Amino acid sequence: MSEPVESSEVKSPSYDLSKFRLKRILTNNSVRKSISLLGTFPDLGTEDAIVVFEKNAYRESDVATESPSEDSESPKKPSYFSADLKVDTEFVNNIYGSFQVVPSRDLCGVKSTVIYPATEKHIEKYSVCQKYLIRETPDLYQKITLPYLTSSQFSLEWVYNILEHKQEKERIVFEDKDPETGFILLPDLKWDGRNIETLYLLGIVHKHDIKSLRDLNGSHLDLLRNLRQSSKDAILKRYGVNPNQLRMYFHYQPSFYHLHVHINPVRNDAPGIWCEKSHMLDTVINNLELMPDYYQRATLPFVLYEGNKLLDLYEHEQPIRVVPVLTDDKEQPEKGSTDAEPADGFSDDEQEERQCKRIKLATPEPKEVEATVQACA
Ligand code: M7G
Repeated sequence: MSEPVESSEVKSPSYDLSKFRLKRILTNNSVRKSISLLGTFPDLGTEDAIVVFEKNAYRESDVATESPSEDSESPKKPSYFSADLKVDTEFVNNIYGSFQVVPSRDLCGVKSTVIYPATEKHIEKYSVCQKYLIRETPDLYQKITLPYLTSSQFSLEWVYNILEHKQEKERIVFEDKDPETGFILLPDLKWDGRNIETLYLLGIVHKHDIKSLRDLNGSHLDLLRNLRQSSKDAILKRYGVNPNQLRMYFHYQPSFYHLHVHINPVRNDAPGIWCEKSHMLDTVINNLELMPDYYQRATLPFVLYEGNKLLDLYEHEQPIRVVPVLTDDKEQPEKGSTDAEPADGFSDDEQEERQCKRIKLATPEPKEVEATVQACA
């Protein structure tokens, strides 16, 4: 491992965020209150930039109210309920009131992530919409996924910068330097670093030859057990979070092919915790204890999204986007049939109309795609 060079750490970006110029909106998620934008920094050139804005979650301490008896000498913490709160009344009706409020500056922060210069692959990732499930057998992994990820994957430069203490050194929460079983624990890019409710840490292993879950075998059990126990201990010490309230998992497929574990509190629905993408660390350890080559033998499902070239490669192997036409009479009751409601729930529709809706659901028209892009993340 190279010696840390403290002075080389980049502390300020080359761009001025306020000079970002929008080309188009990639996603707008009203549930997560986040928006991903594609644009440029014209004063720096024509290279693409991605800017993600996400409204911060509420911190419980920010809604605390001061009791009149409290020491007026002690420094004031920012709170929504203070003279700084600007209130515009929308309407008051009987016992109900509706307002637009603007709290003090300290509470209005928006978490912003910038990727500059952004590659085509980043644009794909942030434009996610139509998704498909792939059942990856070990053969398909060797034949399709592995060659693809070897030739086309996101740069791991940021991971090596962390492991070599070149960047984010001050953010490290815990490090075990053992080259076989060691790792670095630090806040994920997605965490605002303020709110324990939304705590999100990453455990990045020092070992360089484990791309993903697929590569794990019985010889990695010591590493995985250490990752589990030492992370829990460090998080309890630093953040006071009960180890039994932590969710620890791997993504399959990950975006970055250097083994890392995601850690966040079970009571927070962190992005990317869906069952089709996440594999709990506890389950992974248990599978390897039962069968050391489990992940070399298992069929692993994963999600691919429209725009990802791997999807086209799988499409050559097996139909993925095309919806099979059902021919079984039971599945498509004839006009006037008294059959029970079909599984798709289009009970009152004519057969043709039903089929048409099925196709529409599976193959959105360009305009619909645009509309859905706005609605999903
Ligand atoms: P993943 O499972 O490979 O991909 O996780 P995902 O983005 O589909 O979840 C990689 C994790 O690394 C994500 O949770 C990212 O937010 C996080 N991450 C990505 N970058 C580029 C950085 C970074 O530069 N620093 C830190 N601390 N985290 C990052």
